[in-house]
Amino acid sequence: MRGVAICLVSVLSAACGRSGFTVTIRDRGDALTPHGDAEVAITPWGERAAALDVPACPPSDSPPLVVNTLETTLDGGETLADPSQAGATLSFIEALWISTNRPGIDQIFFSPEIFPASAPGVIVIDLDVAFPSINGPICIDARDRGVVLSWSSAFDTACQSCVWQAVSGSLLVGLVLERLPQKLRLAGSQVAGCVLDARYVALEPNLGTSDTLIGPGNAFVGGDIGVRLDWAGTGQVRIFDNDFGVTPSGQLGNLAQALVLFDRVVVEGNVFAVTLSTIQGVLEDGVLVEIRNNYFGVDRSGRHLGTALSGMAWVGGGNGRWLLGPGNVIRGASAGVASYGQLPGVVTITQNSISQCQEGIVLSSSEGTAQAAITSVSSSQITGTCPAPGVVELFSDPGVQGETFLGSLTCDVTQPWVLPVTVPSGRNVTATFTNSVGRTGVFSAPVAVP
Ligand SMILES: [Ca+2]
Repeated sequence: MRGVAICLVSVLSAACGRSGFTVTIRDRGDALTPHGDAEVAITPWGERAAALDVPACPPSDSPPLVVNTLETTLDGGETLADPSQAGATLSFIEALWISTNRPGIDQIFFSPEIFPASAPGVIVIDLDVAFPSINGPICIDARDRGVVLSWSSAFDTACQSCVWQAVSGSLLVGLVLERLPQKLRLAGSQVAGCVLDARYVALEPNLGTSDTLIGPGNAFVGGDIGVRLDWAGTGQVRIFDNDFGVTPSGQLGNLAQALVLFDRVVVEGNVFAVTLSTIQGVLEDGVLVEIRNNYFGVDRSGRHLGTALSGMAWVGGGNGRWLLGPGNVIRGASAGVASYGQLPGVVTITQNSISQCQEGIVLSSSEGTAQAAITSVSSSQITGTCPAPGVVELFSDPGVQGETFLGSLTCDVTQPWVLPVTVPSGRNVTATFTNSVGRTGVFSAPVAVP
């Protein structure tokens, strides 16, 4: 049951109108989503979306389409090309078809009377709704509105035609997508400030010729996978400033995996709290994935979220390169970074904050795992040796991992390295070693600061 229905029978509660709407993320009873049902509050989502740094809809040669009904009628049929043919009210479905059937980009907005941010309007999408196969750009803007697209529970299996596409130049912002039954395909488009409760995969960037931006401010709260990236196309793909498996207010959803990656992408500024594995993928030769300044198992204020089974985990067949760092904060995972990949892929782990995990770094391959050794720690410097030419990074930690990055040095096997640094007494110092190929090993044995 949706929270809005609860509110309708609780109209005497003044607070209900403000707390408004919740999405119920159903536990499917499998191993992927073990949290039980999760009630995720999303109001006032439209106001939050309006505060994000997201561009306005691109200009259009046609007047804006303003949806002013919760119905999903299609007056005028699938050739509908003008609002005058759509009857007394303009449904969301009619707006999509008009956009498809007339040239140029269209702007779709929502009436504030039907879709106030404080009490979102719910459009229930049932089996009789036909989505157009959209070939041109479209802007769907629900900022400062409350717009929930709720796919009927009648969709028990993934459906190829019950979600529209967002092709090059498109922008989607401020929508709540509940029980999304099929991945929303993005090509050279932006999705920002949306709530995504998917059954399987929420978003799939695919073959964009211009940049694809996922963020800022999306919350992926349910499903098997948040973003699956098969082909980046010729544009840049950025996944930034989103929340995976958790809302911005810290409510846990029920998302199994955040990212499954097969092509180049930059991932930064996101919060991850998922139930299975956070990031995985296989990278072809020459493909670089950059993952930096994210939060794993912890929110942006440092509060532990306590659910991430893995900080970062991936399978790394192929010859591609993972650059993990700088600036990722990883807490409370079974493994801060876990690589199950096969050589010759390269995993570089640099300048992160990994602490309070069951294990810090776990690597499946023995190559690249040679460790630097810390030979002495004083109040003013750390000295040690490297097993080969490369880079040593030093950390301090309350345990045996690397909470605080202290500094790095290039090093060689022939002579000791010395890092002048002051570390508080009682902390431990650890090191990682990255070889000349770029592979980073596990944390060295810790040495206590006297
Ligand atoms: Ca109509």
